[in-house]
Amino acid sequence: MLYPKENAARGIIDLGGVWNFKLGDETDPGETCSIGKDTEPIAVPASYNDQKDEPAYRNHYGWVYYERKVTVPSYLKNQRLVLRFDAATHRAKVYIDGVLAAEHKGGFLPFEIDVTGQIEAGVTAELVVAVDNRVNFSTLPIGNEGTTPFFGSDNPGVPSVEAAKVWRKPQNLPNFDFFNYAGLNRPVRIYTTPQAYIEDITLAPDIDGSDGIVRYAVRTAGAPSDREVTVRILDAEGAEVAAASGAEGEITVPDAKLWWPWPGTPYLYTAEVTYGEDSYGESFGIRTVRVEGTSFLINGKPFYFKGFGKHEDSAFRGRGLDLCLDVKDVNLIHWLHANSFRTSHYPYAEEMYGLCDREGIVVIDETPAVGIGAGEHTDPYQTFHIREHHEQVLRDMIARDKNHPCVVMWSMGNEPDTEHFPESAYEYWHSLYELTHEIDPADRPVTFVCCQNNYERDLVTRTMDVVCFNRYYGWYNLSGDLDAACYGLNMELDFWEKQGKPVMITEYGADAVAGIHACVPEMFSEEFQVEFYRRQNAEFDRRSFFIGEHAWNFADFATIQGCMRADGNKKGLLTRDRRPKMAAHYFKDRWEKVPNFDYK
Ligand code: E8X
Repeated sequence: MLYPKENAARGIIDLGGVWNFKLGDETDPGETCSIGKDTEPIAVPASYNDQKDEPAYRNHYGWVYYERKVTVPSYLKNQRLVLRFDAATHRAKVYIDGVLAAEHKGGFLPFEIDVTGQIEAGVTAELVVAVDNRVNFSTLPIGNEGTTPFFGSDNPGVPSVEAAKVWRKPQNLPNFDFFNYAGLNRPVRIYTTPQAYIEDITLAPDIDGSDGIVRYAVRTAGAPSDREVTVRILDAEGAEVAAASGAEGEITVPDAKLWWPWPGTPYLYTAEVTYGEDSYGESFGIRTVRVEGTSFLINGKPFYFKGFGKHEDSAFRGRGLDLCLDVKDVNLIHWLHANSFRTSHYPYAEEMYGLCDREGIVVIDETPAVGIGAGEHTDPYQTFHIREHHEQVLRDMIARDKNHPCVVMWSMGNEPDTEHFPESAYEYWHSLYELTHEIDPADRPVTFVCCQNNYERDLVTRTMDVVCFNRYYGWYNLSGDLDAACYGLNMELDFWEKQGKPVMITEYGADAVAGIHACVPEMFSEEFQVEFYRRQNAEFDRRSFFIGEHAWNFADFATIQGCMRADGNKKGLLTRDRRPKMAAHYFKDRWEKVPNFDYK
């Protein structure tokens, strides 16, 4: 799916701004919808939860309604008009002049509606978007149904939903550790194309000696055109370095400049595609990614991941797109001498991948499949109705992100239950693993992230291309005892060594409340957070198969209320407003000395 771009053939009408807003309830808005007069102002794009300090906003449960008028200029009357939502979290119903035009499930990937003829150029239309924030056993991320929330819960499996409905007012019970921010979190636009248009472009790069080999495919649609597809490859200065015609083929780029992670040069080319009156320039990089033995190779060299899990999370906007914060975060990633992050726990806004392409930051791209577990008595793979939606999310994520050189691996999900029903888990995840390899035209490595579990009972993690595990020895277990923590960690590393796979830790960390200090490091102090990492990194450094360290988390972030959350999750290396804790300085110093390649 192409990101909206303006050029000689295409235009954009940005629908961001202050819309009219109204809170709804659980009642489905149905086939027709209008929201009447008594509305309130709301900013788009942004989550609605923190835009007004009221429990009804913060803890809303069910539908909300956004409304604005839309007028497409008359001079666009011969163009194709497409209404695109970059994300509506978690489910949307779109109404044009009161009539249902489309609906979409999933809160972190784009969807679009061809509104040519439904919205007439020169005529003002009413746009209403109903957005549902509920999470449950059939959404990704997963919400508990009728039981206690994630942390501190004694969650007796899946209690009767009826009983819970009697004694508890309906509310979201996220089975995940981030605040359930919702709404029109990313841009809403109308973009225009000619009637005969380029629907999608796929670019799969390879390297042959000093040349780049780019396999390409261009999907066209709409009115017929007698002019065939042309593809020109432009270098960073805009000069043509190669060209081809036809809807698909292979283009050789002589003496190609490769895409390298920062501080190497992340060189970007543009594939300038034309078809009929349409044209589109798709940025891409020439680089290869491959797992070989226990190494993760980028351009044939063994890469070491230095970075973190992040969140899209900030004050006021919630999970809403904040380009200023994204630019600041990318600069902080450079400041830390980090080279990568995981999009925990959902695909991020497209703008962030574009930034990472140009800044040479490596990305593990993750779906919103988090919270797949319901305790030791309930097989989530038999109880949750998510498989079809999970597959659609994988398809949509890869369709959106497939051309980004920064994306080097797909994570199918985070911390599912893989120990209580190991065979059921294997059946679920292995079929998705095979599908993901099949969908990705560049066939990148595929993984998922396993939780602090019984790794000997877990049959899935060891079958991934890269073993990605989250561990909190010394925090959630063996709390405060870093000697015992290192002992337990080494027991587990001995196990993984036998699997013959590259292994990286995708989460480890300790809550540290900025400003709490202790000469003798104790939990929640900044000194303990540093000591936690210093001790465990020393153990990782002794293991040749160990290919990466992602701290949890880049920055403090908002979560649901819980007895272990003091104003959110404090495991950030930085505070929520991006001030460095001691651990940030520790990693900055460490990572400046750890090279991107050949570290082990
Ligand atoms: C944590 C992290 C959470 O923020 C992240 O979204 C997923 C969690 C640790 C799970 N992983 O709690 O800070 C470890 C559970 C062990 C019982």
